[in-house]
Amino acid sequence: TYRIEEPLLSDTLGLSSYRRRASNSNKGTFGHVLVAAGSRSMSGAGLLCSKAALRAGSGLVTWALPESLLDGMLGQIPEIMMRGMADEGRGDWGKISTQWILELAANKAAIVFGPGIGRFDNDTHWLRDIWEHTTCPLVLDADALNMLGTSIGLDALSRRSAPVILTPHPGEMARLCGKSIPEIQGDRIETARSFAWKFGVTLVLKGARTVVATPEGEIYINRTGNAGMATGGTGDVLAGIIAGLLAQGMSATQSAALGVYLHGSAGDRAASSRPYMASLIASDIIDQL
Ligand code: NPW
Ligand code: AMP
Ligand code: MG
Repeated sequence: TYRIEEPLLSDTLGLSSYRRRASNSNKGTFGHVLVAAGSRSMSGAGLLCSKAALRAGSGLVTWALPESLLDGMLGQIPEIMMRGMADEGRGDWGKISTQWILELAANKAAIVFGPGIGRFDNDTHWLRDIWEHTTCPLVLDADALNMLGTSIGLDALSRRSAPVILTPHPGEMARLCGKSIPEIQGDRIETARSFAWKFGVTLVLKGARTVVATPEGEIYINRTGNAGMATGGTGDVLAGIIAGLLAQGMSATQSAALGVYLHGSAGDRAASSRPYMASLIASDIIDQL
């Protein structure tokens, strides 16, 4: 099934119910997202991801980051809770115990892992521990995708009972599949469809006309978004939006497809609010959500 119509998107994916909130709801109604993201040279990825999860409507967001970055980040987003993880002053994830994340994951409605964590020695146990010891929906982006094959292995993906959403750009997808970027781009729909079907995940193949593929073999092609979004940090924003929707109880398909759609629509508003789309930056997308 190839679905591209906006009315279909809103009807099928619950855009109308997303717009409404019960008048007696509270922040606990809308779920708590754990963002595990950011390192010394890429703390912004964690900031953008966390803020996007909140703007997507998640009731609460906790951002787990290397402890030595905490002082610099405090106050950047007052609405977000931050938990510094003891890192021996390094600012990366290399010496952090996975126990931190496992404790923080206990009461969370969704986890997003990967934006801006970089590559570090012995990184594979991170994903394995999160995989084995958490039970909520999981969004894997950026560096988490790069460690997938060497940690849990692609064949393990289908064995998780809670939903898994992978959000690769074509470069990350090429690494996941062991193919070249032109090969991926040459057949985006079939690449996404066959991966999602084979490994039982929801796959978001990013880029112009992002393709969302479900484990059941359905395909959604997004029409929103623009080339102004080809700028650093926009993918980190998308990962946060999708986790924010998951936390509110949407299905993996709804969260991925609606998240991609809203991310692109906000990007279109951001681009049209400036004379040239070239000046769009990732924060503008969050502001337009
Ligand atoms: P090229 O250059 O066109 O040949 P990487 P990354 C390709 C963090 N960030 N269509 C591209 O190919 C992220 O979260 C932090 C085609 C290139 O080969 C990650 O943790 C920021 N090709 C980390 O940086 C802001 C495409 O992919 C390769 C494509 C590294 O992530 C920035 C680059 O991919 C960033 O988000 C497309 N549409 N898109 C922060 N402020 O903290 C990408 N490629 O090597 O995985 O690097 O995506 O920058
Ligand atoms: P990342 O490369 O992880 O930062 O993700 C980039 C984000 O921007 C993805 O959501 C892409 O779909 C989006 N994006 C990048 N380039 C374009 C484009 N030319 N048209 C529409 N969306 C784009
Ligand atoms: Mg990215």
